[in-house]
Amino acid sequence: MSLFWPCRAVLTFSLLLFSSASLPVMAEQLPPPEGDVLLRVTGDIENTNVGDELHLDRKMLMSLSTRVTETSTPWTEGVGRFEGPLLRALLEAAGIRNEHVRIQALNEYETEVPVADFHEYDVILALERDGEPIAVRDLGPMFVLYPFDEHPQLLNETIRHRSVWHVGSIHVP
Ligand SMILES: Nc1nc2c(c(=O)[nH]1)N[C@H]1C(S)=C(S)[C@@H](COP(=O)(O)O)O[C@H]1N2
Ligand SMILES: [Mo]
Repeated sequence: MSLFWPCRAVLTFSLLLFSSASLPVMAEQLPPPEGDVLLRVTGDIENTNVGDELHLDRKMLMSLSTRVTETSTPWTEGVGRFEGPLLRALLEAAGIRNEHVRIQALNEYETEVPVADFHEYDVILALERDGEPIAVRDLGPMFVLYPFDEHPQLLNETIRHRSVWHVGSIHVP
């Protein structure tokens, strides 16, 4: 009789574990965008909201985990206060498995970037400079920004290639 309760407790506990483990895992489902689509994430992604793609407007992008990076860049005047979602947060929202992504500009420039960069550094998709949207003629509507002033070693040719301006989509191979 003294063994009965502990055994029952163990049985109940394992049943609980079993039933919660067998619940379907609900992906963080993002609703379709209401505003203009700024970014399309395509390819091998788990979380979609328009067909098999993830489309995001400005509000959705800025509601992800964002960061302010104060830095100079080889392409902009002075030190800017840039803000936008962390690339790692964005790719996590899309649900990716791949270790590389192709970042594509509106002007057909595109390049492959290792996802490891986004864990090693706080790389953002800069949407604002000094609180204002970035115009297409100034690298906008979004550009990939590495924190150059915090990590001067990032000022090299490889990272400059990965600093895509006029970003329109990210493809996950
Ligand atoms: N949209 C867009 N982004 C781009 C490029 C481009 O041609 N279009 N060139 C890339 C490359 S190869 C480099 S080296 C830098 C350009 O820097 P630079 O013109 O100051 O050398 O931006 C990168 N981002
Ligand atoms: Mo380049």
